[in-house]
Amino acid sequence: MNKTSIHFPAGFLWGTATASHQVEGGNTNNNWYQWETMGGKIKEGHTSGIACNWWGGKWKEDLDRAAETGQNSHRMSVEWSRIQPAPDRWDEDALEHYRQIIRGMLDRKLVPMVTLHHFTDPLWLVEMGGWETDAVVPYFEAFVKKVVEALKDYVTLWVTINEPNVYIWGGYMGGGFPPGKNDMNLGLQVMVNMLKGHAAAYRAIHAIQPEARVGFALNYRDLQPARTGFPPDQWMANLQSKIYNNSFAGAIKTGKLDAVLKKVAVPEAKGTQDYLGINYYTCDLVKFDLTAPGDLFGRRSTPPGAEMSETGFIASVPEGIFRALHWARQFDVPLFVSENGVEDSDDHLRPKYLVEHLEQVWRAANYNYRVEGYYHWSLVDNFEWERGWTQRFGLWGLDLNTQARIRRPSVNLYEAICHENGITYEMVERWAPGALERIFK
Ligand code: IFM
Repeated sequence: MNKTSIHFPAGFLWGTATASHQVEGGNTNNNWYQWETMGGKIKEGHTSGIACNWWGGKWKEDLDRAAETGQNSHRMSVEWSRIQPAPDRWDEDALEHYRQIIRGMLDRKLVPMVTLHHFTDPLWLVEMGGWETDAVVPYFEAFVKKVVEALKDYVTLWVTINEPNVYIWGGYMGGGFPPGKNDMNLGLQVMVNMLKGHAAAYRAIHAIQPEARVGFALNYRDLQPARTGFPPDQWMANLQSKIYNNSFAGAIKTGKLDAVLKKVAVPEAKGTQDYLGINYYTCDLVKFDLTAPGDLFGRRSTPPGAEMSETGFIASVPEGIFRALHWARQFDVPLFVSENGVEDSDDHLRPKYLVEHLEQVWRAANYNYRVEGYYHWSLVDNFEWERGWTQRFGLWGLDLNTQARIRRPSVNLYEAICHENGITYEMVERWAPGALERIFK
């Protein structure tokens, strides 16, 4: 076996990603709190509760952990419902709180990447129709301006909207997110409004901060035909990928939303990205099936033989992240892996998943795909939306009763990778021997 090592480009950003509602705790003024407390919506009746208690100050020790283990960046989000608790009111204390967290990152030499919308909406916005009407656009723009004015001395790397496709699939196509509707047409209208909101945010940020780098984070699902050489499976995989992966990103490239069932001109969105964030987790096989009209005649299943995560949520298919980055080249902008990770409470799979996916990111970098950083999801176990606390994505585990953090073995591996800016044979041999064959054959 080849006892060598692989290295990433100089200046590569190594971090972890979190989101406000998932780690802060005590967010009671947004749609997710309402959803959690409605009953029957979250696995095992879980609620976000105090989450990882970042709002109570635990962010300090978690960011210490990130910095002490060699990370040089962190992706976090700000909570709209805290900063703007009512349409006519800003909470300056909340903004000051975020300023402290972000100054805390800079003190720890962590480059901040800040997400402005990560699934949660203030309740007052929901009462006005949320993202279903374009009345949201000026509200989102005003919120973005307020945040950027407050944080512009510290942050230049902005994510406008996290995973618009997941927000829409989750909330409007039966995916277990609020508002729990099943209305594809309305979902596509939400997509149009999110494109408009993103475009307005992009311009507002650049007007305040010309040097800013602004993009959005896409959830890329690797959709492959179930039977190679059988064209109907390939067509269905392409169709699903076109709607799920391409629609939002394509509209930002061309100014035209083409979601097959809906084609709308959104000219203001054209060219509004300085980079693209790719959140990649898993792969599905797609099989042509006339009995699956709800799935656009493409039934999805997990690839046989792929290692599955603890609750079956993620199939480990490392080539999928390479295919995602390959696909993303068409946008001709720098790329970040803005999320990647696996739910694994006893850490039996994470080390292998981590190195095998990173090897594919390295492969993409070697083809000169413009990948500038990698953010592992997540720093510490946090509230996993409709799956509650049943899935554990953290490098550190969380004991919800005591708020204690439990260092998983993967931390040692990720620490070594961040320090080395690469992966060595010895690291894999020590922490993920199951991946040796594949990486250093
Ligand atoms: O926890 C989520 C995150 O909020 C968005 N991307 C996927 C993660 C894992 O499910």
